[in-house]
Amino acid sequence: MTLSPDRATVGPRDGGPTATHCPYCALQCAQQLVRAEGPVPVEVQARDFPTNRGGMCQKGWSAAEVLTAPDRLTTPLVRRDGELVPATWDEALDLVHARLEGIRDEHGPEAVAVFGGGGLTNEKAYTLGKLARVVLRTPYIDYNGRFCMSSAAAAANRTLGVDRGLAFPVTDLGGAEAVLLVGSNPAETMPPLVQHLAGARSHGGLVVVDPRRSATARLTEHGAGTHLAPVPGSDLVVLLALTHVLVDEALVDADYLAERTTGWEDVLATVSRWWPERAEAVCGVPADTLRRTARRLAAAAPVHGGGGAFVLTGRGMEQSAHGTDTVSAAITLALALGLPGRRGSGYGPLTGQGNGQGGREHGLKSDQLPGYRLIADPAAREHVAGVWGVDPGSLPGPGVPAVELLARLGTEGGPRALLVHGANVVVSAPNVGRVREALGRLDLLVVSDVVPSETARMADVVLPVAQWAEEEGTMTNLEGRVVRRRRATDPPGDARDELWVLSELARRFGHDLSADAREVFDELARASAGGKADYSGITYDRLDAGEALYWPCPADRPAGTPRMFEHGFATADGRARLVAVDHRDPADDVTGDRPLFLTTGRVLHHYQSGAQTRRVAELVDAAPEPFAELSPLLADTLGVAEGDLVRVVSARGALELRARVTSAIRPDTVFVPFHWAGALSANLLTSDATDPVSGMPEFKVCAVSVERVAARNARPVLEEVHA
Ligand SMILES: Nc1nc2c(c(=O)[nH]1)N[C@H]1C(S)=C(S)[C@@H](COP(=O)(O)OP(=O)(O)OC[C@H]3O[C@@H](n4cnc5c(=O)[nH]c(N)nc54)[C@H](O)[C@@H]3O)O[C@H]1N2
Ligand SMILES: Nc1nc2c(c(=O)[nH]1)N[C@H]1C(S)=C(S)[C@@H](COP(=O)(O)OP(=O)(O)OC[C@H]3O[C@@H](n4cnc5c(=O)[nH]c(N)nc54)[C@H](O)[C@@H]3O)O[C@H]1N2
Ligand code: SF4
Ligand SMILES: [Mo]
Repeated sequence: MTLSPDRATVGPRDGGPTATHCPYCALQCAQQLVRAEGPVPVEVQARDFPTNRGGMCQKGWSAAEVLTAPDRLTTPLVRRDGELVPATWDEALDLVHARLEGIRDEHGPEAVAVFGGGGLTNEKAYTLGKLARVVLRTPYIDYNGRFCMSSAAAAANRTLGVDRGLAFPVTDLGGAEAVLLVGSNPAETMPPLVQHLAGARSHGGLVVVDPRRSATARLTEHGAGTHLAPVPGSDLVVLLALTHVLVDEALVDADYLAERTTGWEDVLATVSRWWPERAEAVCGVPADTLRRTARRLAAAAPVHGGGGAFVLTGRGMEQSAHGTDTVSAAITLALALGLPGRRGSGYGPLTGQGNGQGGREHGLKSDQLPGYRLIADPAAREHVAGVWGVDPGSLPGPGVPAVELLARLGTEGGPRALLVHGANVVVSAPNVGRVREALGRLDLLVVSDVVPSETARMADVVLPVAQWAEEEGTMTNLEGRVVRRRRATDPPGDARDELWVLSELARRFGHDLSADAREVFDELARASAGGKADYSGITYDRLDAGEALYWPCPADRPAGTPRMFEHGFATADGRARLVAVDHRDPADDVTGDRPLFLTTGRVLHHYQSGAQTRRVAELVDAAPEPFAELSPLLADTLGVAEGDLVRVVSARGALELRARVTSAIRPDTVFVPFHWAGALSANLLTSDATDPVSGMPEFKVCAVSVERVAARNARPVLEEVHA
């Protein structure tokens, strides 16, 4: 590890290291890439940076392996007689253009849809959004960030007036005496972040809410904090009960609520109904634990002279059909404690994908234009159309969220062609059986990827693109800081920079989109000017000089905004708008036939659909196949022993996997990670019920039954069957 700032370094041409960031999650750990002799062109080294402080997880360390994956896509592929066969770029792009033109002529622009990904750089996300709105003129664009951040975003927007992930630098966590983590497992999903929890742990103030005793929950052991293990899908009750105790014991920050919020009276009505004993009956967390936890959080709050507290949320509570309301309850708790906007305290979601944040800020979400503007807002349309040099009236209106978009594919009046950039929907979307059928109904599926993902294998045309270490761009990390991705090596074979691919496609439609990352960024900055996510004061030169720039960073306030809300919230009157919310049962609740809760999530060694990490030998060795976590009590009831093959059945599908018997899970709950494909995809089981506000699917809870299929040694390896 070297102590280098985020400056552009000498660069690969001179043989020096290239300063960049990890290809995977939103922590965006700083790396430097050094030219290597041997099959893998670069060696990854960790670099010091405030978020990771020289740390990385194994995915980051091994990221360079994906550059030379044995089946890396190195040439365009076109389906002929049922087989994907190599083609030239002209053949592939001419074909895509001709087919899209034909479909549009026959069915109109709404017959074409675009699906993006939160791993795309800001420049690519912006260009893909512009391609959809200006070139294809379709309202149908959304992205896999809908599966990830949408409930946290919706709740933050409605209460705080803006959604930036964390409203403060991650390093602020270090000084806190208490950190409440609801449904987040950073010890496996952002390991270097754990070092910022040391302060809270030393004060005994780390509180982890998770139905499993996750690696993060174990950090509360030995007096470092408390683990609350609620019934899946019941977090709203936990949060209302914690707030109830604050009210009941006069621990709220009354001055803060009076000066900085509206709506407290409405909230009180529901909060008062969830006294701890009633909450316990629903969420299973003992009333005493709820009381102690609320007092612990209050003691750390500034109003009681504490050293600071944070409320942080993760997918565990957000990926629910009432996720927006649950996040609202978390924000209410944070506001009742007087945390947001106070130095050393705060609220925020830990975001997910490398650029899940930037993806929606620059136009991948169905209802948003660059700068986090709403596409339905006439002033926003006029501004962005001005930058794009088009008539505002020519821009499409809002589309539909991802789950609905996928469901409409190939239906009467729905899209007949789909372009996918940076998502593996046949693994990661909820209820994938239905998604596979939907893709099968299309007239044309075009997938841009770096490897033959399960979605790419279904495509009519596959476009091989450069990845991470082979491209220039920017990413926006979990704290709203813009960081540079820099090119250290060339893409293999005929794989091309994705901006070039988008630009070449647009050219065939008679449009000029830049393929130069710096030029695209400058245009993006102008398009964002005056919007919520204002990047107009940010330039490559400033980032390359090592400046730490957090949005909003307007040209006239070029220092940017590391900490938001210090002087007010981003609402019309500067006050947070509290929203009264109440508990609802999950959409697919347990029954006599399906008496167990299934919850899904991540393991340390794999990333998302596994398209990248299932191609890295050391990660596959560490985590070769999925499993079903069951408690010893449940295993005993079902006659299941460690390693036995079990069948997990939901209303949508069934999955056979190996049982992992562990006391680290509630007896009424089964956990399955979702990183595997085909017959091993957890999403064969999950429900595609969505949150009415955010469109977030309910990945974290559905009803299942479990039965024993065979003994431990019956099948040595579980096989994925590719879709
Ligand atoms: N190793 C690894 N790291 C990653 C990723 C990855 O795929 N692999 N993906 C990145 C992305 S895109 C994201 S979004 C983040 C996600 O990061 P996290 O939110 O930390 O990840 P998850 O494992 O989905 O869920 C977190 C925890 O929620 C718990 N949980 C399940 N149901 C409930 C519930 O009803 N209530 C509560 N309170 N908890 C529940 C699970 O047991 C799990 O431990 O990770 C990022 N980092
Ligand atoms: N059951 C269950 N399902 C879930 C979740 C859960 O907790 N449980 N979590 C959800 C969440 S939070 C998320 S974020 C989604 C993730 O959903 P996915 O879309 O599956 O995410 P990835 O596996 O990262 O897929 C990205 C794809 O893009 C490719 N790729 C990587 N970089 C680039 C690039 O620069 N350009 C292009 N064109 N392609 C690239 C990768 O090879 C991969 O095939 O999954 C969701 N699905
Ligand atoms: S924590 Fe996230 S950003 Fe850091 S090395 Fe791991 S995957 Fe990469
Ligand atoms: Mo995510």
